[in-house]
Amino acid sequence: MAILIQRAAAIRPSEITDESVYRSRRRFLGRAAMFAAGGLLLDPMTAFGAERQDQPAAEQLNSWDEITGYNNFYEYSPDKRAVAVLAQNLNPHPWTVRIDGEVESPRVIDVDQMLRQFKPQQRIARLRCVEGWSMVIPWDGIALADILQLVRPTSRARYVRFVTLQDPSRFYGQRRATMPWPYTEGLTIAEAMHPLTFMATGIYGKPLPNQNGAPIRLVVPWKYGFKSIKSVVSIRLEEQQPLTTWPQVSRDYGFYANVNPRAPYGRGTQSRETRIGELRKRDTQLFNGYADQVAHLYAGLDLDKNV
Ligand SMILES: Nc1nc2c(c(=O)[nH]1)N[C@H]1C(S)=C(S)[C@@H](COP(=O)(O)O)O[C@H]1N2
Ligand SMILES: [Mo]
Repeated sequence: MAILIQRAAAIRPSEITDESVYRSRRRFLGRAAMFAAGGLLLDPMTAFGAERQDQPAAEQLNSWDEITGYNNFYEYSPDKRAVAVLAQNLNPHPWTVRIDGEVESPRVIDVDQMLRQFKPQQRIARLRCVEGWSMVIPWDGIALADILQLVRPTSRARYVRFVTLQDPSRFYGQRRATMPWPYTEGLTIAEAMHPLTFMATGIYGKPLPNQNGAPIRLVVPWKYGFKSIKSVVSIRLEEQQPLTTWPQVSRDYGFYANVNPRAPYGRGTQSRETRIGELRKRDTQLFNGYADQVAHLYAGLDLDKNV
């Protein structure tokens, strides 16, 4: 066993979690090799069942190529495999984010400067797109709450509005009115302050690739992926719920967009999903598996109506 764990760990020491050791061992060595190399004399099925029982909550990470080669970024193209190449023109330095609205000290933050002030931390999170696919991504990021503390929200701040850069000279897709530009998203203040909510600035310890929303994008792991708005230039605290992009595109989208396998959403049923890299579908989990951490935010709210 020790040999195998070392082998798996050698693949990417800092980036794997307990279960990924177990899973990558399966993936890279295969079941037979696993028992041969481990010198186990157990019946494979028994040993397997035992391992499954104490399976930790963490999951195998998606690869760099998966995460950076299959992207939704409508400012470039609706073709997920074309985005990576098209986005090479983004040029995300220098880049500033204005944080204003219902705050005591509005600020314009230079992202490169901010990265020196706050050291981003690795945050592994599931991303579940309404199209029915998901990934597990090792982001580097900064808690949104830490950033918002800089500007001191007033007691009137009940929502946060996020806006992507508007620049048709760089975002070719914005030359056509396929969507209401600029892409806009929103959270309640409680959602924005939740410790799981963060601004991503990297993946696998490298700067955020353009196609993933360079240089800074929101990540809200328990909501459908479209809430995790890319290439943000404005964060505004407001009294009223902002009118966001997707509910304007179709009535099948709502403001909350919490992952919910019971409620059809967007294109239809959301009960199952395909993890990129896997063949068999998985059951989608309520709040994308983060219910124990976020369900309290929605106490008293009918999740099947407030979608
Ligand atoms: N500005 C902007 N942000 C966006 C999108 C977009 O088209 N434009 N697509 C969203 C959707 S639908 C998903 S699933 C995720 C995909 O993020 P990824 O490409 O980093 O996996 O980004 C979200 N953020
Ligand atoms: Mo998505």
